[in-house]
Amino acid sequence: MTAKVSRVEQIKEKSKNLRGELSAQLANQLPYIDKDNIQILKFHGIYQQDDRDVRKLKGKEKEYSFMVRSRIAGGGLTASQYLAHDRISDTFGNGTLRLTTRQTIQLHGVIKGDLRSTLQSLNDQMITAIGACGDIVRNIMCCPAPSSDASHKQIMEFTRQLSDHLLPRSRAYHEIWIDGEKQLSTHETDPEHEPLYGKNYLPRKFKIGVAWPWDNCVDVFTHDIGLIAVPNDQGEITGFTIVVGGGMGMNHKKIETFPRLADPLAYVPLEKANELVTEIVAIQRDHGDRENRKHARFKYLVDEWGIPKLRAELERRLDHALDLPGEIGNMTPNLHLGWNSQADDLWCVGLSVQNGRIADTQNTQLRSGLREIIARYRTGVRLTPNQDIILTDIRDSDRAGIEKLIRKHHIPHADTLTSVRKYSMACPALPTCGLAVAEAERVFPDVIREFERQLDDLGLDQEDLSIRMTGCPNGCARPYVADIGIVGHSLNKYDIFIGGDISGRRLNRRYKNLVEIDQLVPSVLPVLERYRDNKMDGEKFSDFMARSGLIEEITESAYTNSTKNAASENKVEA
Ligand code: SRM
Ligand code: SF4
Repeated sequence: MTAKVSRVEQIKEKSKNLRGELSAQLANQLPYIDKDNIQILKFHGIYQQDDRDVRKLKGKEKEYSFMVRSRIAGGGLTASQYLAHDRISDTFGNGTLRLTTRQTIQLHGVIKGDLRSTLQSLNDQMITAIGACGDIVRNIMCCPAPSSDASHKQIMEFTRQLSDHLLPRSRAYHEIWIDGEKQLSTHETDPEHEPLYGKNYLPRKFKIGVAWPWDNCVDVFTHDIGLIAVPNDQGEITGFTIVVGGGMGMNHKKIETFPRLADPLAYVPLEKANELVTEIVAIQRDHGDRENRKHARFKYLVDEWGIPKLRAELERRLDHALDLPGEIGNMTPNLHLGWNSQADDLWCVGLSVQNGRIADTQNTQLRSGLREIIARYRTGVRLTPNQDIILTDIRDSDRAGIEKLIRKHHIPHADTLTSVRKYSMACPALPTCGLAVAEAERVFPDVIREFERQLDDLGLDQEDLSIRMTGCPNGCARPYVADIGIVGHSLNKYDIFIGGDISGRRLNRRYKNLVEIDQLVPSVLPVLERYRDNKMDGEKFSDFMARSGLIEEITESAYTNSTKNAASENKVEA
């Protein structure tokens, strides 16, 4: 390792496969973990946070607590696993559950002294947090549509196996949190072999999503690797179209950072998918930037190498030629809301969760309601990439009882919500996220209400429009593929991005800079009016924006540093 590598690289290298000094840090009486060890803590699915609301009240003093993120491949949970999260959020957390944009659950507000008990309680239900954060392959997403049909089971099973395969081999998590086994002595530097990750793990986080060719609910082009299933005539998955180099994060001031959509790389038969994915991860391990973390995501490597060079390197490593990717057809994102048949006489019901926050409020007892339904009917649970929840495996005879409980707890059904509300997403931002420069989750309900009013006035209330809001440009709610992305720039000021494509195939572009929060909707109004006045019959907002040329007219050309947006050199020629 050269002397120029980033500090985090040095911390990882010395960590003895993710152990660091975590046990000693947990044993001391301080309410926090020191700054080197919080880097290692992330690999264990835990972020140290500081509630900025409380800090404001207390002056400079930080109010430490921890966020614990479970790893839930494809967002699939049993009733017991869901109920355990619910219980733990009361016992050790802040009494809410936060469904994430990557189909996981976050518990917020856990104090240091309760971390072990939290992870042990999750472990009792076979839930781990290892690799939910950190420079490693994160939770693998998958279309959550529950179905008893074989291909749906196949895609979920594939996702779970891939997720397990890409877990670190280190026993650190079990030693530190679960078994409390004797720690390795300090001179043991390579306790177990990590065949994929090595001692330094990856240069940066790495994300994978699995989609159906007709449903882009996982935003498959925003991942480092996206796998789009290729089914045969019988509906069985025979392989995947692999797309690579997606990612959302950018920095307002650093023009060398940009969001990027993944490019088609290859077709891979099902039985070889694991091997190909592993080798792509290995290329990022070997060639990703370990000096500059702002340039360390795989998307920058793909952007700089181009697809032909990446394919050549993969073919060299695998020692065989890769098949060309097939055409990628139209993919519409399905939110999986409402009652749907699962086949085998079973039903599922998808419920919209505003910004993924499961809590009881004055109007809606979402948390109590879900707890009662899941406990009584032992439904399965699937978390969606849109921060929503699906209750699965419901017998026909249980539907009426579940409906009654949904009504009793005032949980709104999807068909009572506007389209814009259903498609909306916001990240947690303040007060817990240390990177937030503006509010998101907490102000978003008002912003959406205002959009609803305006769309109603314009007669556009039935339109499928995705609006996503984040408290900084890191892109946690994937705002750069939304029709309208609202991205925190500084306190109460946002940049507005317009012209993404609801199917996830086009990035939006910056429309306005530093807009005050109360000017967000008025700023977008002229664009909505032009849409209303000039759209063709049945034309979606995103299609209109592309066809009419309005995007070019009203936005600055964003993300110009990405070669992908400037040239077509990443296309694989047949
Ligand atoms: Fe994220 C960092 C929350 C999905 C891009 N993200 C963070 C942290 C951990 C802040 C930090 O580093 O201190 C946030 C914790 C806030 C809190 O209080 O909970 C955070 N990210 C989230 C979640 C909870 C947002 C949500 O509304 O659900 C999502 C958790 C997903 C999960 O279960 O694993 C979440 N983050 C995403 C996504 C969307 C996705 O993966 O599909 C992205 C954009 C895609 C991508 O990675 O390119 C995303 N998060 C980031 C980045 C920018 C990465 C980059 O390439 O520049 C950061 C900052 C960083 O890594 O330095 C970040
Ligand atoms: Fe925090 Fe920014 Fe992610 Fe929002 S987008 S959770 S503010 S890092």
